[in-house]
Amino acid sequence: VARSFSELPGNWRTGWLNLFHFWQEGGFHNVHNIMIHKFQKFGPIYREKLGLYQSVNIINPEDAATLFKSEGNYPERFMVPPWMAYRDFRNKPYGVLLKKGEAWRSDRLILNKEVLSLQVIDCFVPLLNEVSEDFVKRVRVQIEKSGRGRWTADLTNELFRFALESVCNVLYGARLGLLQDLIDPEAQNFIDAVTLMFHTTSPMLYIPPSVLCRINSKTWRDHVQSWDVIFRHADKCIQNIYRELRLDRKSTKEYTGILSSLLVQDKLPIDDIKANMTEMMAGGVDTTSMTLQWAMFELARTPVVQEQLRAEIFAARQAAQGNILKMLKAIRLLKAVIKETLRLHPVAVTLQRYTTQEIILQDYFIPAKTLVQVGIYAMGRDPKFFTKPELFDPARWLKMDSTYFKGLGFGFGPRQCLGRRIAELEMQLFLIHMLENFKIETKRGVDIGTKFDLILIPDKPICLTLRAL
Ligand code: HEM
Ligand code: 2DC
Repeated sequence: VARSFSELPGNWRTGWLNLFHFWQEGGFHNVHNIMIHKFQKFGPIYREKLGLYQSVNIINPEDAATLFKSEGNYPERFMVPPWMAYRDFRNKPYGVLLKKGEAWRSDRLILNKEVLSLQVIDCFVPLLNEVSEDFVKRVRVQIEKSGRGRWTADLTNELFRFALESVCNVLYGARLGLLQDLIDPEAQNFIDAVTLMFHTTSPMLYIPPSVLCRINSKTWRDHVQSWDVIFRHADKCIQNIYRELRLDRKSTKEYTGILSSLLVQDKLPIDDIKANMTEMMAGGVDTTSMTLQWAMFELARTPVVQEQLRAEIFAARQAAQGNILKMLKAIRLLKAVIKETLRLHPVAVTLQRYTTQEIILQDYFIPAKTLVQVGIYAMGRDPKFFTKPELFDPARWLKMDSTYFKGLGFGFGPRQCLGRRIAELEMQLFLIHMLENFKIETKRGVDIGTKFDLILIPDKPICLTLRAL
């Protein structure tokens, strides 16, 4: 018979002391390494308490499977307290990110049809493809300016602009012009606000929402201001499309983006449409851009893989005779490159679910309503699950005996990432065009670590060189 919940290893009896130690160890930017350390110390399952929040942490793919198989129809993850506090404070509606129960499920089913289903994703390809092509043009201009056949830079902000331009083209069916030299300052403010919003979330992660507004700290004020900018700018974008749609009402057969589809369908109330458009706009900037930055960095450090990938892309282009939809079906290694990038550099340090019933993990009883976290960052770097985990070896995904519950970068099941298909296509198309046009290089021996800023990001700027092929 399994052991009891109170027998779980871990220092879970002293919540406030833990929070203090955590803070002392610079834990707010180091959550991912602290987790690896705890799995080493306690084994594949441990219980912990930070402030008021208790959780059970697991690392084993089989245990992740047990957790997700019992998640039911209304899966719930950890609700980021400052994000809830902001919406309650300003009286803003929740989108799927923060909704629960039937309210979450009905919105999510409507959104899935327009954002995730196989029927619509083909419509995204031309919209995302043109943005990637424009990014290549922009790089070419920079290379010409340099007069040396190459461009060396920290691409962070360039990629933020690319990512926002991409996601907005599928959301609104309209270009924002972010790949030109001079861009709308409000768009840049939006980009900066999203980064600041993530950055100010991590120090407030373990403080309950009700306490947050009262303390009125600098972090909280910056957080509120960032969300204010995010909501205001998203609202402006939505209004623009809304007005256009009512003005010309030309029902051409052409696909005009997710917002138009949602408005024409008329199944979601306008406030819910707005809340979800705002979440998707904000969710579409730092996630894909950081992943692409990591992918280019890893490809630059492993030129052999870069050449193999380029060869696959050229072959796919030839075989598909330029038909991009066909091409996307013949790029197995590229898909593996993205999986491998997310293994080493996941956006989310953990996936979490509240258990809906009692389950058994590693032979311990876990009661219903317990927050269980799957440490996907730790899993991705553990030699028990990936041989030579430190190697960037995308082909491992094509060779492994089983990838069962190992590729979890976008989460799992009905609550997985809503933007997954957009993100995947956007990143695939970006890498296709970049590899067809440039060689990606980086200085040897520069080690880049990881920083937890709510999402995981590089701990210092990554400098890349793009050389015209
Ligand atoms: C949720 C990862 C890009 C919007 C999530 C989750 C993960 C994730 C791990 C939690 C899933 C779970 O609990 O099972 C990523 C990664 C991305 C990415 C790795 C890119 C590399 C995007 C984009 C958008 C987006 C581009 C917007 C279009 C969302 C939303 C949720 C979510 C709205 C909450 C869904 C819900 O609760 O129903 N994402 N994401 N993400 N993501 Fe993403
Ligand atoms: C952060 O302990 C660490 O995709 C916490 O696009 C647990 C946790 C809960 C939810 C996770 C979050 C972590 C990281 C960022 C995620 C978020 C769910 C969605 C969000 C993974 C792991 C993200 C980046 C969304 C953000 C959309 C938002 C800007 C409107």
